[in-house]
Amino acid sequence: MADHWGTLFSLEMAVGSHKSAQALGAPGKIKKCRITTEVTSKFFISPCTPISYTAVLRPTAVSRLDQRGVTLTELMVALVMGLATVAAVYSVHLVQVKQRILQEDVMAMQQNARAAMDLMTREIRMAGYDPMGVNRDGSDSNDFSGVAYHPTELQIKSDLNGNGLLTDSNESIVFLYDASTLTLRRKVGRGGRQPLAEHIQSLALQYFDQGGAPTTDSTNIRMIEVALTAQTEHADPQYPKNEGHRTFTLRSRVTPRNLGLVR
Ligand SMILES: [Ca+2]
Ligand SMILES: [Ca+2]
Repeated sequence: MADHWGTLFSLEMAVGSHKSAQALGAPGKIKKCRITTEVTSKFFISPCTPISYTAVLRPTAVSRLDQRGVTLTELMVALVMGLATVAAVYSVHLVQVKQRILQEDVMAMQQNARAAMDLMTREIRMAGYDPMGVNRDGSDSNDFSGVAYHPTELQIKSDLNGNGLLTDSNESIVFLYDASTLTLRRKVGRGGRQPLAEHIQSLALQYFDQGGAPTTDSTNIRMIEVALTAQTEHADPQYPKNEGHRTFTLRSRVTPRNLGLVR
């Protein structure tokens, strides 16, 4: 194969085409050939004996534009616009991520408070349950208060399995708030103070008598109001109150049916 490097040709068709091409100024007798194979900027031409040439395409309007390039100013403007677009998109993305985290945090806080309150109210409703009537049997030794007054702890007793004793499972319960760990705890019988709900800000208790007046006398308690305030686990720097923690308060009033029957 004879190579004629440096010989310039004008081809009247696009690179890669297989139509006839007019080779101008070609050496020898080659005038009209067909491009069969493209090898970078060189072409094998047939039906002649395969010869490789350096080809130069006749410039078109598009190719002239392509060759003009861009100025430094245009490049800088495009770069700045591109960066501005990326910054805007990233900023929107960040806002969306923060909102999603906040929503999840708030939902978790509400579910946390509701779950704790559900359990508390369910167990308060059973307070004073005394199917054996030990509070009415004339003996004071086995009497018990369904709800015993305590300013910060909720103390509940009920004879759930009806055997006249309060030593069985879940029959003597105390709910109490641990401010040092922001935890609502639940103590059963002589067991430990197990965590019931975390990220709790406060537990407030109020006791009312038959007439709806506040009372501190355990024997007169007929209704209990529980206010439970939970807070978000993560602080939001943009939230100005409570050191960035949003709060959620649940308030529930429960009138245990058995309290009126105790004595
Ligand atoms: Ca008794
Ligand atoms: Ca029992």
